[in-house]
Amino acid sequence: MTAQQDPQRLQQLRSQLHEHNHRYYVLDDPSIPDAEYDRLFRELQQLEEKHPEWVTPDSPTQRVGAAPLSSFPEVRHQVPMLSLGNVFDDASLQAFVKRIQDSLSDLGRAADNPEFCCEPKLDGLAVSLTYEQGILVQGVTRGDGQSGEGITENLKTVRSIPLRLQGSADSWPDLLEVRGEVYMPRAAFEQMNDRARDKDDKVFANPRNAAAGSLRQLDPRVTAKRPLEFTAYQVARISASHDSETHFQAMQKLADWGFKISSELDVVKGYPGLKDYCDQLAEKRDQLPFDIDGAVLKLNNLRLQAELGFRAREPRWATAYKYPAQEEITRLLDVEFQVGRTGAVTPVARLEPVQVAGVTVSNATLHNMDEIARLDVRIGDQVIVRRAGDVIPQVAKVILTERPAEARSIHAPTQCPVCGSHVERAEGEAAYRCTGGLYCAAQRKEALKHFASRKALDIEGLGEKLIDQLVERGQVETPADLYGLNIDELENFDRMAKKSAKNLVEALEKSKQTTLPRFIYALGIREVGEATAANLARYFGSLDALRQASEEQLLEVDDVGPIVAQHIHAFFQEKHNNETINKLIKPVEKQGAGIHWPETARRREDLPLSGQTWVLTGSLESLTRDQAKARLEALGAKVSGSVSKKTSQLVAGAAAGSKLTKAESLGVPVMDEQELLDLLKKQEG
Ligand code: 5U1
Repeated sequence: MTAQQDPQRLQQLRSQLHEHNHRYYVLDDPSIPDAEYDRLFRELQQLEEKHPEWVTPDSPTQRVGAAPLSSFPEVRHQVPMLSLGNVFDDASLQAFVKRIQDSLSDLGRAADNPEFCCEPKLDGLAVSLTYEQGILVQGVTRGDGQSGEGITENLKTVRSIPLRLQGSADSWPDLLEVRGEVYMPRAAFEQMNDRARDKDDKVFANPRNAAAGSLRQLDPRVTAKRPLEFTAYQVARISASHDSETHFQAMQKLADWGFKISSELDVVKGYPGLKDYCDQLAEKRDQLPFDIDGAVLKLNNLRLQAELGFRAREPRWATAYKYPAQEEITRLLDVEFQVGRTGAVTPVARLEPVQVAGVTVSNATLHNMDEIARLDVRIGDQVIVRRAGDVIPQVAKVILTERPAEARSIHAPTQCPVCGSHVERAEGEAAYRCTGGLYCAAQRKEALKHFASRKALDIEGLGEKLIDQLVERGQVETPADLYGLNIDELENFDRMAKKSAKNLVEALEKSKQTTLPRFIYALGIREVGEATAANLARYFGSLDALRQASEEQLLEVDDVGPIVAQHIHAFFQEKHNNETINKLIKPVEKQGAGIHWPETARRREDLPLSGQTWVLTGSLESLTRDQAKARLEALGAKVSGSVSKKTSQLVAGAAAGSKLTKAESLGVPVMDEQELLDLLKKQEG
């Protein structure tokens, strides 16, 4: 592009990016893929780097966050940011409407059935945005209502705040001051907290605190990373020629200029309309993607609003109908540990029952032991519980100042509360887990489904529904019990005709002849998938060798890292699992299930390299010396550190030195890395 074309392209890119930004963040209706947006954005960034003098504060590139500040300037509000009166029940709502009707009558205005514009009261932070000639020039917090903090650079990073108004410049007012709420949608809040927990970063108690904390950052680049949104709810100042007749119309204008306005905005009449609106919004509250603490009800006609005016710093023409709080204080009575389907042992708070947002809460999640440590919570503490949307109630905070002397610390169990098996915590994992995967009642259904699945023992006809019934009726506790089922018993189950019962018994019989990799996979050891099971079978050759393996030996196997080694070792250490395995592999005549497989790694002397002594020298590229050693040993070779005339084979990697010279002088056969790999591949099958 020539330098002459640059200005046009710059303007074009800015317009396109403003439009796409609006579609994505305000309308929730993107029209191009993210990658295309990123491409346009990069192109604009490059042009601006080439011509820094062309960068303007409203450029879409200016959202990434400006340089940190040392403090926020105090800014006086031209129009005070007042608070709202509250009503908590229908009687006071009725009284609010009556007061308005009386005032309207006193003013000689029509007072029957006044029109109200209603919307949700978002639980975030009120801010005020000033636009001059369509460009955002200032953003201020509410503060004490008379003056707040200038947080313009932080607010510019909020994608749903237009940096310049949408539409053609001749539709813009010279001056516009818009007020609204900055908030964090619930899902984004949960995700942000989950990530923070993983990284041991600061976790916020609720989306409101998260939004406040994010806006209060002196470094706008931090704010830019937080998933904040803005919804406009009031025009505080506007150039005279742009006046609207009603609040609703003013909101539509804001939408045309690119602001997000509430999707729940509605105009209703009189007390019956308001009551309906508040009831319906309360019903919807849990499904909304953000926290609300009530409904805001405003007399729709702006001239009448002005005539009614204010009383004690609150508008006479508006109020907030408050819903029950989403956070309440209660006491932590106990912590119990629940075992999930996959063995995760999760702490659950037992609480003194408390009403939260209209529901009695007596249990709340505590996530894991790290969360307990982070909250510094003890049994007996007063805690703040939060219930919002469909999310399980959570312990959001502990009131440390109220801690009773007898408060007790919480410890993770060492034994599974369901089956008594040992509980382990793999390095680097937050969750504690029951190791009795094959035996534990909490994991029973999952274990059986996995055991019967196609890549495991492939028991045709043993589907999820039947497993559920078998477990629920107490007929099957471990996979070994499956092999005791007979046709008569099976016939009693739903949708089980004699024929299908017979087929299932046959399928069970057939599954007894399997392979070692399948059997290892079927055990459902954590993080042991098909490939790892095959590697384990190949390396150890027999189930017994695998059962006895130490963590160090397990680490020698391809694909097995410290965590997997720990899981495998813990699994075979658990007595209950071994009892089940023994029942599975014991011959039928000894009352076992009789599962068997061809002995692949037979006796050691039958292994392909048995009796041979190998030496490795030089550096190998595609595997470590230890891996090569382990694989050769699995094939029966003895791997020695020095060359002698008894050496069967020398493997010489790059920069091999004296061992290679010695082998050559002794006539010991030498192969390179590629030949070793070929041999391993061939022999390991
Ligand atoms: N949605 C909404 N929230 N809210 C808060 N509208 C609204 N209006 C307010 C406030 C304080 O005040 C105006 C009525 C002035």
